[in-house]
Amino acid sequence: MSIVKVLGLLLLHVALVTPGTQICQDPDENAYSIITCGAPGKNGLPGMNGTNGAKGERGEPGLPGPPGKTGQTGPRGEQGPAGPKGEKGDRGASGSPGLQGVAGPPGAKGERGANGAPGASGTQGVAGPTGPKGERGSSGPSGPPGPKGERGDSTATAIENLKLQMSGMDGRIRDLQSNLEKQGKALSFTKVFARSGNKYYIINGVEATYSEARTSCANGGGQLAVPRNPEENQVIFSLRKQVNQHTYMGINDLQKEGAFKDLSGQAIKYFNWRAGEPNNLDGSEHCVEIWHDGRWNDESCSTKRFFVCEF
Ligand code: MAN
Ligand code: CA
Ligand code: CA
Repeated sequence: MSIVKVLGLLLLHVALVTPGTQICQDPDENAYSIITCGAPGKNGLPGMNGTNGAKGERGEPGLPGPPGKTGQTGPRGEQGPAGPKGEKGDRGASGSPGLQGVAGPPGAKGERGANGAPGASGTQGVAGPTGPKGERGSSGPSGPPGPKGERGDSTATAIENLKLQMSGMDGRIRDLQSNLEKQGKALSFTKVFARSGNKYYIINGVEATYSEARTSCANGGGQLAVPRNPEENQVIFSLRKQVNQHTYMGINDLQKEGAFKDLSGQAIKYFNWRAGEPNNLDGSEHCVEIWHDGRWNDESCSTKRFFVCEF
């Protein structure tokens, strides 16, 4: 019942209710009417059961029941997380030796070794050129006086003795002359031989490099020939004509290009070059040969040629 309705009822009760009247509620709840109430009726029969009340609030949880029966074994669970690291185990026994490793990179270059032992002596070199004749030395001091001589012959006897000595010398000179003539004949019999004044020239028909030729002449007691003037060149040329090959002479510019010298190192003053020579072909011609026209050419010293010696 609302507050308005309650107030209404109170007002009505105060103003209108007199003894014998009661305010009764109309069965229609919305209307109140003042009616004269009769004598109280007898109690009615108990009413019918009302409808179920609203559901009460949930009670406190009951006590836990007894444990159920052991269920069937469930499916295998997933692998759990790794356990904590175990304690370090005891040291194991030594393993068997490993395989041989691959070769390492080459090491750094070692230090220079000590000098080797001296080598064996080389072979003897070829003989050098004959040196120039030395100057005459000064005369030595006088020797001590000799022992006293025997008593001399008379003048006549001395002359006789001299005649005897001279006739002995005559015989020896004749022998020498005869031997020289024989040698001259024997030499001229070799064909490639010529004489100019006191000089004898020979081509022995052996082919050699310049160095070998030089040694060969020296070993024979002579030297590679050098024509000092047109006459000597003519004599050497007469020999050259007898052999069909250019022939070495004792002239070269081995020491200094273009400076032609004889074997004793003296500068050459007489020349008889061919036209266009010396041309030092390929920069390597330093030895001089005489050609078929009697003129000269510079040639490589390693070429094998005949050679002319002078004695
Ligand atoms: C050859 C060599 C040279 C020379 C020429 C001349 O090449 O003997 O030394 O100068 O002939 O034609
Ligand atoms: Ca030269
Ligand atoms: Ca030449």
